Amino acid sequence: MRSLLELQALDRQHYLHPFSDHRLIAERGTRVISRGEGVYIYDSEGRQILDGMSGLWCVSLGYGRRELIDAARRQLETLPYYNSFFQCTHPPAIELAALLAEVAPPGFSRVFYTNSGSEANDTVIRMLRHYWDLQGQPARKIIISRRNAYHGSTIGGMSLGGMPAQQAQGDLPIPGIVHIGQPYCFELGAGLHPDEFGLRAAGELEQQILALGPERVAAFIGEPVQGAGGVIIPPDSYWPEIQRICDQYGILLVADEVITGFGRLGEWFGSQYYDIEPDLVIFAKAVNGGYLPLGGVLVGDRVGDALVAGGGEFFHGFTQSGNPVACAVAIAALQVMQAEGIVERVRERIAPYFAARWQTLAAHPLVGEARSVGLLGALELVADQASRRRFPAELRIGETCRDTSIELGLVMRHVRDSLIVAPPLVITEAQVDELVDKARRTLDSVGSQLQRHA
Ligand code: PXG
Repeated sequence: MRSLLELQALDRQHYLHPFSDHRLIAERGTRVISRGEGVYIYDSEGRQILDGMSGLWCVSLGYGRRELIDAARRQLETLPYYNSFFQCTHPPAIELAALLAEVAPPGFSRVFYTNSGSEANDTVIRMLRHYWDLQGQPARKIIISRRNAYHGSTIGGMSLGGMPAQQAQGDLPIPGIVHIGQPYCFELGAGLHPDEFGLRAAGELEQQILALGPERVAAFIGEPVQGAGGVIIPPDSYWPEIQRICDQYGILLVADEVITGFGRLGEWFGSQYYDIEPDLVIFAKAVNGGYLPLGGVLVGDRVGDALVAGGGEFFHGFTQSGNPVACAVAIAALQVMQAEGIVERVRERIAPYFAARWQTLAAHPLVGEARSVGLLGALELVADQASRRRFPAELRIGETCRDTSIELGLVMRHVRDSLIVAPPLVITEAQVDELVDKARRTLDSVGSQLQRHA
């Protein structure tokens, strides 16, 4: 076994990390995570850390699940790889497709596999264009998305996303993608009732469609709850109005459920939580507990039937589309969820408990808002609760809190000046208490550092 210092040196020399400032990472060094068990990860020095982010929003069943590990081993021994090109197929891809159709909302009979959420978003761009061509409406090319959305890091995914600094780096978005505002009530809805703000935010879709001409618009895409953008929970009025507008103009609705899929909101899919009926659902991450790369698009029958009836080859797919081992682990993960009633447990027991405990942080002087839905939580950090004044940017308060929380044994993620959590769905009440307690100690610790420097 190499020592920690050796590992860190090799990491610095050879490994370009994703979404990282490579110079900064070389200067500051890295934390080596070497093991996981249940809801905890362990660093190379054996320190136990509560994983409040489920890895990266994906390890929903925790680490070390025997059923998932055994499924992978069995499939590796039986058939580690085969493709689904050229009229071939294999049992795990078929079984999983049928199981996904069973857990998906009604009207989703088919799936297209990818290896990631980004690839699934690119697949959607290609599938939408193909669909509208088949419908004899090739002018319907434009996809409307939202500012501060995250849809992945490929050229297509990043173009659909709405993060200006990230897009500027690659001359993105590509043509044909237009962004409207987001339903971020805390930041943008001051003085308005949340429902009024929600209707206004959704109304931007209608304005944009009319400005572009409905006959040019292919689809609207959104995350039921924006995840990487900072756990932006839309007001109740938002999604019904978006649905109404899409229906009125015949525009397809795409739900990117890479984060909200598979129980995160206490329903199998976030679309069900918000009572919306998308045409396409993008998934990845928790489909197999995050153990292996797998993503895809659940294809609603309006699009699926048209693709089949229209015929002609859809020139799209990946060597690893429907990899048998990734699919076998997904089957095991979904079966565990069904057998243990994980979705119901989140809805009825653990999400309400988490919401109540998380809400206790709202009284902390550093917190302008504590919000949660299902097992997603966010804290807005403010210098002054009454006026919601933010801290000076140079204090990097979000990052400071994140670093402090890891020191205290809890992984939280920061987005700008907010802190977010998305713990494994199998977290217990006692572990929720531990999470909230460590979050509070983080705020206390950073608060007293601020006072010392004031
Ligand atoms: N859509 C959504 C809604 C996502 O959250 C993707 C697509 C892309 O999936 P892949 O599998 O290609 O990464 C995501 C991914 C963060 C963070 O820092 C979030 C994601 C990925 C990496 C970091 O919160 N979400």
